[in-house]
Amino acid sequence: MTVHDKIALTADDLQGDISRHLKLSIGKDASHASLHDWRMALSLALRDRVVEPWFASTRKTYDGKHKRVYYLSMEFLIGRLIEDVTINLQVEDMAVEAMKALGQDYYEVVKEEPDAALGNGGLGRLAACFMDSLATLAIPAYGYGIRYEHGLFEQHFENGQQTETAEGWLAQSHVWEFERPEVAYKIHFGGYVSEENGKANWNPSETVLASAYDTPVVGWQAKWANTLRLWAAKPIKLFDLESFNRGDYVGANAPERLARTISRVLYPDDTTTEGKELRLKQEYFFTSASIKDLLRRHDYEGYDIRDLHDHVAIQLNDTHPAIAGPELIRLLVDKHDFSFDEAIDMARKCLGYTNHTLLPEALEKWPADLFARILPRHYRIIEIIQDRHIAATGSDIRIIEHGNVKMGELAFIMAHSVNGVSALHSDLVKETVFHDLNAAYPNRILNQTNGITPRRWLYSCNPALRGLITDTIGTGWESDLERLTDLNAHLDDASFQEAYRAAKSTNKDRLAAWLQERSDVTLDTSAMFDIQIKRIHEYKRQHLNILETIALWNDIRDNPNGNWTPRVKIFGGKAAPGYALAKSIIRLINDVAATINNDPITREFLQVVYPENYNVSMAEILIPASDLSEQISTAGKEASGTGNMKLSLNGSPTIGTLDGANVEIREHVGAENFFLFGLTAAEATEKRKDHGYSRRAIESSPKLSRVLGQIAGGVFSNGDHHRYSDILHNLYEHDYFLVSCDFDNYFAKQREVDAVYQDVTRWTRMAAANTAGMGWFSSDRTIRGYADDIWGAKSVE
Ligand code: Z16
Repeated sequence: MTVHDKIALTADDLQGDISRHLKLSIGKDASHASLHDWRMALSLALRDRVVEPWFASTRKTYDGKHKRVYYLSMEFLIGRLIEDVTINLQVEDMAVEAMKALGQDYYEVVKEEPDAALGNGGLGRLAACFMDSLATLAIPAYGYGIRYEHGLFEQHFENGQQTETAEGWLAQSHVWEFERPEVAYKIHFGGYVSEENGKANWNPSETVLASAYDTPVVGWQAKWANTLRLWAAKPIKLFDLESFNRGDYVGANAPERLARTISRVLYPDDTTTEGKELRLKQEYFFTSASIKDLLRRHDYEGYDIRDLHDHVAIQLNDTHPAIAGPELIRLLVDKHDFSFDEAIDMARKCLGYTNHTLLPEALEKWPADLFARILPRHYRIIEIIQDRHIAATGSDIRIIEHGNVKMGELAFIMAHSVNGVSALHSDLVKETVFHDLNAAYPNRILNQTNGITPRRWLYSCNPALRGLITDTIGTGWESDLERLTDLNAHLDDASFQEAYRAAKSTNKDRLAAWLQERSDVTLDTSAMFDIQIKRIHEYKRQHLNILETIALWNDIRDNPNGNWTPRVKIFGGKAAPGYALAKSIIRLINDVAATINNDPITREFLQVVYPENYNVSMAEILIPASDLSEQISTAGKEASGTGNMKLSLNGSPTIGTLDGANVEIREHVGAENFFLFGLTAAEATEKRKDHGYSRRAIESSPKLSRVLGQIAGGVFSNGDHHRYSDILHNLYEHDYFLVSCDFDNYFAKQREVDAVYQDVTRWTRMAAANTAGMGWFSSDRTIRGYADDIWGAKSVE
C-alpha cells in the first residue's frame, strides 16, 4: 500500500477539497480569493488528510497500551507547515498540479505562510526535529509547550543596527491547530500553604486557565502522527462586570489582560536568564498543565497511578520545565496520598533531563524569595527533595544556595537520566557543571548527540540534491539516512561530480534570485558562498569571522592582481535585544559590508551580505546554497550545534574548531574533508590562566593588529573612533573567547580553503563526501537513542 492509498488521495481529490474549503471554510469565491485565502484552503485540504493517520495512531497507542513520551519544551521552532505536510504525505506534485488547475502557483502560496517561530534557536529547532522523528519512528509522543501569541521578534537593520518589532503570527488564524476548549486546567500562583490533619493545603492568590490547542505532527509517509499540544493562558473570569458597572471600562478588562500576559510572548534570550517573575510563571504554567494532562490521560485509561512510570516518560528540554519534578511530587503527595519518598521515587522514574549548555549565565536560578512567593508549596517540596538527596548521598550539593533556587541541580537530582547533546559536551558536563552530582549519582549522565530531520533539512529544502541522491542510490534514505554512505562509491565518478556541482549551482542561483528580489543585492554565483548562520553571541565568534574578512580585504588591496578565490561572506542571525556586545558585532558586520562592497579594487573578490531577520525559512534557502560552513565557536562552549549538521549534509564542508558536534562531524565525514583550526577545549582552559594572553596575541599578529587599528581609526565608521570601543576593549583586555589567540590560525586555514576551492574536482569530492558521511546525524538516530537508553519507549509496529 502506498502512502497515497493510505490517505486516499489523488490530485483531483485534492483540487476538489481545496475548492470546497475555499468556498465553505473560508467563504470566498475563487474569483475574489487572495493568496492568503488560497493558502488557508490548501492548508485545510492538507490538514484533512492528516486526521485519519492521527486518529489511527491514537487508537493504536490506546489499544496496545503503549508507553507515551512527553517532550516538555518552552520552545518549538517549527517554521512553515505546508511543505512539511506535503513532503511527509508525499503529495508535493499533486499539490502543485491541483493549485495549477485552480490557476494558482503552489510555491507562491507556500511562501505566504508565516513561520511559526516559537523558539530562539537550536534548542527550539531541536524540539521540532524531534517531533518529526518521533512521528516517523511511530513512537507515541506528545510535545508540550506554550502557544505564544508573539514568537521570536522580527529583526530590522537601521543604519546597520538591529532593531526589533513584535512578531505576529497569530494575528491571522492558524489553520493547522485544533482548539480544545474542553481541555483546560486551572493553574495557580502565589498565596500561602496551610496544614490540615497533616495534609498541606495550597491557598493560591491567583489562578489562570491553561487551554489546549493541538497540532497534528505527521511522520514520513503518514505512517504515524503525534500531537503537539500548546497551552494558551486565559482568564477564569472573562470580564469584570462589577468594574464595568462602576464605569471602569479599562479595569473591566484587567482579568483578561493579566491572564493572557502569561502566554503573550516568547522570551528572546537564548543563553542568558534574567530571573523575571513572568518567566517563572510561564515555566510553571505550561509544566503544570502538561503534568495534569498526562495524569488525567493515565487515569482515563484506567491505569493505576502506582504504575505511572510504566506508561509515561517525561523529557525536560533544558531546565525550563524543571518544576515538573516538584509539581508531580505535589500532586502525588497532596492529591494521591503518596509518601514523599514514594513520590520522589516515582517522579524520578518518569523524568529525564537534557542539558544544552555549560555557559554559567544560562544556568537558570531564581531568587528564593521570588520563588517562594510565586510557588510556596513547591518551594517547601524542593527543600524536602534537597534534604532527602543530602541524606541519601552525603553530597554537599544543594538546590537552594546563596538565596537562589538552582534549576540545574533540581533537574539533575529529580531525573533518572541526564544527558548532554554531543560527546564532547557530555564529557564536559561530567567534568564541570555537574562534577559533584556525577560523583553522587554515577552513571546518571549519558550522551545523546543531537540530530536533524532529513525530511526538512535535505528532502524538502534541497530538491536538486534530493533528486541526484535518489538517482544515484535509490529511495529509502529519507528514513534511513545512513544509506547515504552508498554515495561514497560515486565520489570520483566524473558524471556524478558534474551532477553534484549542477545541484549546488541550482541552489546558489535560487539564493541569488531570492536576495535580488528581497534586497536588490546581486551575488556572483561563481564565488564561494561562505556562510555563518546562528544566533549572534561572543562564544560563536562572528567577530572572528568579520575580522578575518577585513584582513583578507587588506591583503587583496595590497596585491589586487593576486590569485584570489572570490568569496561571498554571508551572515544571518539575531542578537538578544539586551545583549549590547552582540549588537555591536552586528553593526560592525554591516559597517564592514558597506565599506568593502563599495570598494572597486576588491569588489570582484570579496562581498559581505547580511540579510535581516534570519529564520527557519531563510535557513532553508541559505543552507543548500552554501559552499563553506563556519563553525568557529571557542572550543568547549558550543554544546552541540545543529546548523553545522545541516550545512555539512547539504554539501558544505566545515571550517571549524573541535567544539560540540563538530568533533563527531569530522569523524564521520573524514578529517580530510574538514578544515580544522584553533585551540582545543583543554588548551583554551590552559590559555586563560596565561595572564595578558590577548594583548600578547594581538601584538604578535601583524594582520590582527592592523585590522584592530583600522577599526579604532574609524575606517568602517566614517571616522568615528569610538563606535567599536566596546569590542576593541573586550579583545584587548579580556577576550575570554580567545578570538585573538585563534586569529592567525583561522586566517591561514581560510587561505587553505581558498586553494582547495580552486581545485574543482577536489572540492566537489569533499562536498559530496560531507553529504555521504552525515547520515548518522539524522534525528531519527538521536530519537532511537533516547527511546532505548532513557525512555524505554518503543516504535509501534
Ligand atoms: C539553545 O538554543 C541552546 C542552549 C541553551 O542553553 C539555550 C538555547 Cl535557547 C542550544 C545550544 O547552544 C546548541 O549548541 C545546541 O545545539 C542546541 O541548544 C540544541 O541542543
